[in-house]
Amino acid sequence: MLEKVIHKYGLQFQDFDIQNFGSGLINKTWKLNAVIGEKSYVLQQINKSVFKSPVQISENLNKIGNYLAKNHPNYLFVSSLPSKDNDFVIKDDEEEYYKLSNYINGSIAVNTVMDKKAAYEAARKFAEFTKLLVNFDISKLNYPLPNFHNLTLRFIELENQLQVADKDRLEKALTVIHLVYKNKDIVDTYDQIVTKKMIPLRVIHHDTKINNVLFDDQYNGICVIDLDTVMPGYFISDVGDMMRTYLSPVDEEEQDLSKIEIREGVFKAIVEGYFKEMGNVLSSTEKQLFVYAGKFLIYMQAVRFLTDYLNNDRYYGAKYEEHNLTRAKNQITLLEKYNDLEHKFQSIVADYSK
Ligand code: ADP
Ligand code: GN1
Ligand code: MG
Repeated sequence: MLEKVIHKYGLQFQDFDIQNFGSGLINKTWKLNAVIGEKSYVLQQINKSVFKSPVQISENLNKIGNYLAKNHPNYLFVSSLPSKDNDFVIKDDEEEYYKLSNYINGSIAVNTVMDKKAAYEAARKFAEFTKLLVNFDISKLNYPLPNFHNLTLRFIELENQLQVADKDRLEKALTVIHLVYKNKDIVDTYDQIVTKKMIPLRVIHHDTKINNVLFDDQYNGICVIDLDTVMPGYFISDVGDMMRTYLSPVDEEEQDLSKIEIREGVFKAIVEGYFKEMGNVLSSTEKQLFVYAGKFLIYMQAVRFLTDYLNNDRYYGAKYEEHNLTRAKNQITLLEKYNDLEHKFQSIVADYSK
């Protein structure tokens, strides 16, 4: 199957050793290791039940890529490569969609934040991306995933699911459901932010996990990758996902909830790294909402995992019976631990905002 796809890019199947790559929950990724020559590639099959119109992704990336090439020619932007027919997203005989990019030689990707430097560098690289696009006209961009981080809607989806979910799953989820309702003020704040237009829309990455930044061997950030969800949004999405995925030494898959921890040093590194690039761009309201960003995104991910558990794991899939319930418990635990430090974090951000 991949042979035909590779051929559409004018490449020869036998020139590569093909390897499964990445740990994403949505798309499939392969590395095409060069057997002959030095040029390796990354090939991705786009999950079309999630991305209803994959071509919208490449339209966005081409516009952004052209803008960056013109205005910031030294910036390393990992763009999609054109096929022989000059398509940036191609379709195989089974109507599956693919895109290809250059493999960045010598780069390292990590799945967990081991030290502050990685957190600082990742935050800086995501902030740099938004900063360089501050004058880019966002009305030109598609929304490949409409309402992706619309927390109001995510909460409504949960409420709808509560009406129709299987009794057994509902019962098992009762404690988490209770904690989600206990923290519902997070949704109310989001409603206010949107209805009162408190903060601007910017070009936002929307998936700032640590393995979406490539590092050199000294852990300096090289570039950001996994750009499918780049679209207009609020900075709380990017900063929030950093808090969600960098602060704790264990990730959303951890079943032993006692291992979930918030590392204050990593929090400072995120603030420092993000402010390094965006400190002069963020409005004072955005700075005041910096700590809220973590609550917003951690809460939304708990709601999404819980909703999926109640919907029989249709979106994320499950490797074991209560997988998405465990993930939801993990995220709500992370949220409660984050909430405990809210005031302290607020004063840290205030110090950086001076
Ligand atoms: P997903 O997270 O959806 O699986 P990514 O685009 O993040 O897909 O790619 C998966 C992994 O592949 C990344 O975490 C990184 O390790 C590696 N990777 C992706 N693109 C590149 C690239 N251009 N150069 C080097 N490594 C890459
Ligand atoms: C999905 O594909 P991946 O793993 O990068 C999801 C994110 C979630 C994440 C949770 C399109 O990202 O929003 O935060 O899982 N992406 C989509 O691990 O739904
Ligand atoms: Mg990724």
